[in-house]
Amino acid sequence: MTDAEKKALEKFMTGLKKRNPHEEEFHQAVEEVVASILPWYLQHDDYCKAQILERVTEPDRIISFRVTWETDNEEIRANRAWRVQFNHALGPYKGGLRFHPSVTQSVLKFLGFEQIFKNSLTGLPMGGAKGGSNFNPKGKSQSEVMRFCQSMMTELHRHIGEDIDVPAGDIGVGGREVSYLFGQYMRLENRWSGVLTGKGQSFGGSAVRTEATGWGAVYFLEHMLKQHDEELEGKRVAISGAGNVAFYAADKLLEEGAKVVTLSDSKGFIHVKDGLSRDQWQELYQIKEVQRRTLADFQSEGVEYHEGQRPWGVPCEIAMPCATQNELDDVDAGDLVKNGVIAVCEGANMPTTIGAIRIFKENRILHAPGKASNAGGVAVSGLEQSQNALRISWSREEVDRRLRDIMKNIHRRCVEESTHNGYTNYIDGSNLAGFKKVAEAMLAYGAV
Ligand code: NDP
Ligand code: 2IT
Repeated sequence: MTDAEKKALEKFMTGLKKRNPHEEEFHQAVEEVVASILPWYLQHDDYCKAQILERVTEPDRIISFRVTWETDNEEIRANRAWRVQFNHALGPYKGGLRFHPSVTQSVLKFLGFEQIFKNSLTGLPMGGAKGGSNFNPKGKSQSEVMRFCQSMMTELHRHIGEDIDVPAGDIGVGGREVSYLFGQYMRLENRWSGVLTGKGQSFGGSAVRTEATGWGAVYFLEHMLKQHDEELEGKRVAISGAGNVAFYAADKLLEEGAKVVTLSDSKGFIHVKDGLSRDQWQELYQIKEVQRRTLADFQSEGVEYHEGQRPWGVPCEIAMPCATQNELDDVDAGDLVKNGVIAVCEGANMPTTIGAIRIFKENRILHAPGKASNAGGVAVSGLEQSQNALRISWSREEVDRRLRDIMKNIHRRCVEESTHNGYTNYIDGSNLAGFKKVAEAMLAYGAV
């Protein structure tokens, strides 16, 4: 960046922070994108005059509401919920719903903002959105979760629709929650439509949607390694998280002959020096995804449990953060580099801090940002929308083939946009490739 570009970035960020006080996660996500695209943007007078950057960082609207529900003990609870409809230049709003006590408007704005460019990268017609609630599903009974979902949809239903806004899952929202939300939507609207994705396959869900984010991230990783004359087989991979994305990343890594040496949850991490076996994967999946317990409950030969710690101090060639935002900081990045990491492939959204990104870049580590490498999930959601619209369902093989193609194309676009001296900067590449399409559409629409 030249001095003039640095100044322009600082000026823009000062204004954005003033307009959006106390929204650190949102500031962070915007700064990362603007830092990548600014040199290109400033050379385009038409975009500057049309104030594309100012407009794309302002959500179209945010719906904020209360969700009241009753516990099994007949106590009343009230949670906060939001839907951030960020930008629909490329298609109906699209993005997940998150249920977690850490959810705030800032978190959903950062996620909705990232989603605009991720969805653009998939090549499918989808705008960017995100929603959720500070509801904590942990320790709640099945009926409590159902009542919460029904109450949430009672407000949300008037703001969404298959051609308006199509939510899906994210942290704390999986098949069970999507089903409850979908059931309530149908009850209120008295019609079937593909208004949510991630549905069960017997009622309009797509094959491979459950696996798509984790599998897609591994497909991206394979392209990234191949592009830089490396291969996945035999590599040790440290994964964080033990949820949907982490499990299906691990699943595909096992299939491809890599060694999965860690998984983590909010309580600690497990270290499997010789790599997880398929049987251990199955057992862990039961504990975490079916019984909703903790990794501490998993005991097996050759497995160490580290309470209250993150997995980044473990020797590995590849790191895949698949839990949550800012879960890998500059100290973790330093440890990974010291231990010989060659690639970081994000399954989660914005899991690395700005400081960690800098360290990876300085050390020429291959680093795929979530908006590129975890786009497989929303891509298969997009394919679910297409299948619902056509009233057909494609086979597993067909959806997997399309997913592979989409991940390959996203990788190719990143390489085309930002490769210098044999090193691809995937952060700049994905931001440029994602942003350019949205900007072109917004310019074409005029002052709207
Ligand atoms: P899940 O709820 O299935 O799993 C999340 C996992 O991360 C759990 O193991 C959870 O621990 C852990 N975790 C969550 N929050 C924290 C935290 N604050 N500190 C430590 N650990 C935490 O979510 P997903 O797997 O669906 O999502 C994981 C990430 O991937 C998120 O960043 C999400 O936005 C992103 N993503 C998800 C997509 C999808 O299709 N599901 C698509 C693209 C991105 P515990 O088990 O203890 O709760
Ligand atoms: O962050 C994400 O891309 C998701 N949680 C998936 C969104 C979707 O609409 O499938």
